[in-house]
Amino acid sequence: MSDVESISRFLSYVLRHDPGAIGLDLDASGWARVETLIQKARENGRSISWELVQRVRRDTDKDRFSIQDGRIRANYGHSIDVDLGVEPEAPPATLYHGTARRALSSIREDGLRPQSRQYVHLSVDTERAVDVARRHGEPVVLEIHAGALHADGHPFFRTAGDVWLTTHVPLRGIEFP
Ligand code: HQG
Repeated sequence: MSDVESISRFLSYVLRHDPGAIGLDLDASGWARVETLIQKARENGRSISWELVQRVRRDTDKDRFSIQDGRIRANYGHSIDVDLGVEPEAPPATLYHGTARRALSSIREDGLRPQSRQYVHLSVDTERAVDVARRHGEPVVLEIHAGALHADGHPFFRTAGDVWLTTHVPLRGIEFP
């Protein structure tokens, strides 16, 4: 694994799931000072630098993090309770969700649930959804009637990346293959 990939994973873990693992505090919106993060990481045996953090922003395929005014936060993927402070937005008519074939029977009963994360994550195209799905097993892509759900009052949030978030996708919003 490259340095950039390894730091990206480390930052994802700390900023999405467990800042306490290195004694870091996030504010209510999920931000941490980059200097503090670097210092806490070093105290925990992880040597990172501003330069590496910038390279993670620049050189990875996804917009996983925002850096602003000397602070950093994860754009999506949280399991800890953070208030991203983003307003709901009208999504594209169709979004996509990549999942594993073995999850289908449960999804057919209950729709899509956030599981361990704060939100259900949706992709803007099938290629990206297949990449998401492959992490879990045999990939299946579900078409999500995002526009229709939004018209029914379902909230959708666009992250800094091309990832959309929502709280739950009921069965009527899912087109199964
Ligand atoms: C499934 C990565 C059974 C759901 C990705 C998924 C994404 C159900 C799994 C981001 C279910 C949760 C998030 C139900 C949902 N019954 N299974 N009712 N409802 N599921 O990892 O969307 O590379 O928490 O289909 O690319 O896979 O880390 O969510 O398979 O953007 O930046 O439960 O994380 O981004 O899995 O991935 P996850 P996800 P990064």
